[in-house]
Amino acid sequence: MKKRAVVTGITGQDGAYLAQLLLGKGYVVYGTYRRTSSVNFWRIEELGIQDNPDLHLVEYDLTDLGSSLGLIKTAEPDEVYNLAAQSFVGVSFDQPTTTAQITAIGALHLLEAIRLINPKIKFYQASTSEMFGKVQAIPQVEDTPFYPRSPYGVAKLYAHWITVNYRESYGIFGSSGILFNHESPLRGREFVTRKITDSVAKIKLGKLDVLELGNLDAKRDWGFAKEYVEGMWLMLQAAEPDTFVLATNRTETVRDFVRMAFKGAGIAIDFKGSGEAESAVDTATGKTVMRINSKYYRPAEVELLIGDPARAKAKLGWEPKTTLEQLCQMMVEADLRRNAQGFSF
Ligand code: NDP
Ligand code: GDR
Repeated sequence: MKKRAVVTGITGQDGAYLAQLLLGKGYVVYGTYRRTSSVNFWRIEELGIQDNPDLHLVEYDLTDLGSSLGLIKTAEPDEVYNLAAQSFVGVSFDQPTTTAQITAIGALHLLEAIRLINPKIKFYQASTSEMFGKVQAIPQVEDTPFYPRSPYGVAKLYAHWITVNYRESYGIFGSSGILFNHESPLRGREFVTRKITDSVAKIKLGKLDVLELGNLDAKRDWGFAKEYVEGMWLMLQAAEPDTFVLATNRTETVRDFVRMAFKGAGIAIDFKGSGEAESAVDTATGKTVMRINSKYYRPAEVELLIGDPARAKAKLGWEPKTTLEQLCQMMVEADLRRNAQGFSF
């Protein structure tokens, strides 16, 4: 009998990579997408898994309890990976209620469906380093106190604790992965790394003059998404449910990533000025290729994230392999290729 898995949010970065991984391991996968006027499956198409006979695409909305009950009844899964969320921190300040309904209460809907229909189903919750927010220790580990700094971080904290609570109250195998930022060529263009690599590609090809960004001083621990979804799977294969940090234990500023991406496209830049007057010029042409636009600043910022994945290494045998330089180069090359072909999602 093939194992069966539900992956909520298959239209997102992690959902696509995880579905690919599970199909490769012989699972039957129920991947969920939302009804919209124009559903976009570009990621699963880019991975070439859209026509796999073991992949079932199911219309689903996390905010609807009935939809969660229906999903669990129909799919009869062994494992549920809850990756769906309103996942953009910036938007969560403008849409805090929607963010809470999707990102916090949505996880509860799935746990309730599991509790009511089959409490033996294993559950993975996509928790986040944003829960550490205004960090209380360096590096951050599973037991570092949380201090979220955005409506998104607060909503994720609820989902994290309700997972722990259902584990302790009902014996549900619920594991929570506290994942630090992970990126890839499939990353959404609103997130800073992909925004940078896509814009750098457009600048290189003469399709854009200037990249506009917000806070360049923010430091992030960036890893490769394809490796992080393996960690999710490993968490549900462990003997006991638990909470695990997945991270690289290296942190760099957004400014560093900008420099790396331009270099990856063969453009040397110099930064000048500071604060909102900071910019970067192409040293070969003298043209300004990056400037600050204050609209990209957030009402509250997470200044520094760096995680220690020692528990995941010891208990799951998981560790990151791809360096930030390799990851950035992979993203720049994918965006150069897409933009040269005249499209970019
Ligand atoms: P994406 O934003 O790429 O994907 C989010 C997915 O959630 C999309 O498929 C989206 O569908 C779906 N979704 C949003 N709202 C709903 C809803 N109401 N009902 C059903 N589905 C919905 O995120 P990532 O793939 O990057 O991240 C996956 C998960 O991991 C998220 O929960 C995120 O918060 C979390 N996370 C991500 C990290 C990262 O660095 N990438 C780090 C730590 C945690 P649609 O396409 O229709 O919008
Ligand atoms: P983050 O990722 O908020 O860490 O959340 P994002 O890439 O959006 O921001 C990273 C940092 O870059 C700064 N920044 C900008 N960010 C964006 N998006 N656009 C800009 O123009 C810009 N300029 C500077 C931000 O202020 C921030 O400090 C991601 C998401 O995937 C979450 O779902 C996930 O939980 C966390 O990572 C871990």
